[in-house]
Amino acid sequence: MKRLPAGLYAITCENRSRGRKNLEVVKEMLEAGIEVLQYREKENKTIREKYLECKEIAKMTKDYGVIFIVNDNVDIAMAVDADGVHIGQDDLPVSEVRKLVGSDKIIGLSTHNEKQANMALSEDIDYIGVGPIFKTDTKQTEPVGLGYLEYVVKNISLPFVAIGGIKEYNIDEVLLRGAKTVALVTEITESVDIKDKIKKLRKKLKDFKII
Ligand code: TZP
Ligand code: MG
Repeated sequence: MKRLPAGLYAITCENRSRGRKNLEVVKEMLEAGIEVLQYREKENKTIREKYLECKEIAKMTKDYGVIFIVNDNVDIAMAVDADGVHIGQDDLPVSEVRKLVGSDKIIGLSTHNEKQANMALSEDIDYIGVGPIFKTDTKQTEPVGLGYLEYVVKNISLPFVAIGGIKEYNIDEVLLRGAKTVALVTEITESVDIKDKIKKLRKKLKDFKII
């Protein structure tokens, strides 16, 4: 049974990657050192295109010993033998996803408020997403703020990943409050120098003795 590791949780977003392809971006991320990679592609790609990318990414992440999570598509996650899948509140119920993926796969569930976090306690999941903490234009959800993160740290006994609007300049805010796994999309994918950005983010996590 794999667990959510502490550290950097990087997420793909091809149309926010300065014209670079997902595979190119993922290679940079892996070479720079991340703990988790999530394939998230909301653009107009066919299932076949997503599958082919994920197939390649699954090989790459295995080589680097990085956990690979597929967003939304349980079928693709299974087809490429990813480590897990990340689902949202409007996706299939967790119990159904668990039946499909089996007990060895990681299931992550997005949560945006205290009620959802408490409901998650009785679900067969491995971690929750907590966010969007800050304002973000990567997802159409209003920010929940640091208050919700504080609530989760204090009251919810589940591994979690802080997400949403997290940048090099504000990551301290979430680390100070106890986040151990931090997810970033555009701060990494939109960087001119992805490796340098990851190096700087890793330094922050090291300063907080998280990695
Ligand atoms: N879930 C909550 S916020 C978010 C997701 C997928 C997007 C975060 O993107 P960014 O660019 O790190 O703000
Ligand atoms: Mg989703």
